[in-house]
Amino acid sequence: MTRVVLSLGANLGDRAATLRAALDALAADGALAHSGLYETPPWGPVEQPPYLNAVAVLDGDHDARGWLARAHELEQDAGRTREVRWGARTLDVDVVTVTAADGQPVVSADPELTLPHPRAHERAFVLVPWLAVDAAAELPGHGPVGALVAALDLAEVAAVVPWIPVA
Ligand code: PH2
Ligand code: MG
Ligand code: MG
Repeated sequence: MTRVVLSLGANLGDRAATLRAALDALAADGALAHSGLYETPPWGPVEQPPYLNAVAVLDGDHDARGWLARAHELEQDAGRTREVRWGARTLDVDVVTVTAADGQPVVSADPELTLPHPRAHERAFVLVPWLAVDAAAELPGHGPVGALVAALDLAEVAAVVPWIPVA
């Protein structure tokens, strides 16, 4: 049994429907807690539409590679095609951390699956939803997620806005 923290993002198509379908599918993988959806400005060098982001925390039988494979499966199910790095996508599912049964974080320098995620500590769109699911969350190597959020630029945190569907 491992615990995984996944970051989900979508900025093409029906973003909310895509994220909800992925979260529903993940519920079959293990005990699930997930954040609500947040609308977030696109981060990075590529000009693109705003994202909806969410974070899910699951206990399940996969190892780190298994969670990555599961993440890719969800992306395929959402019709994702390979595109520009950091560019727009129907669904992106990133493995943020994996914790082994003994409570130790999985650490990996493999470029295909670097753990913990090397940029999670500076991304409000990961940290804010994660803190909403788990107020006691810790990012191995960086400390409490609450402290990481507090250290971010206030404008970046304020730009991660709970998403309210328009009827
Ligand atoms: N994902 C990216 C690039 N930029 N920006 C936001 N706000 N949310 C994302 O999930 C995101 C991004 C590539 O993975
Ligand atoms: Mg990503
Ligand atoms: Mg990704």
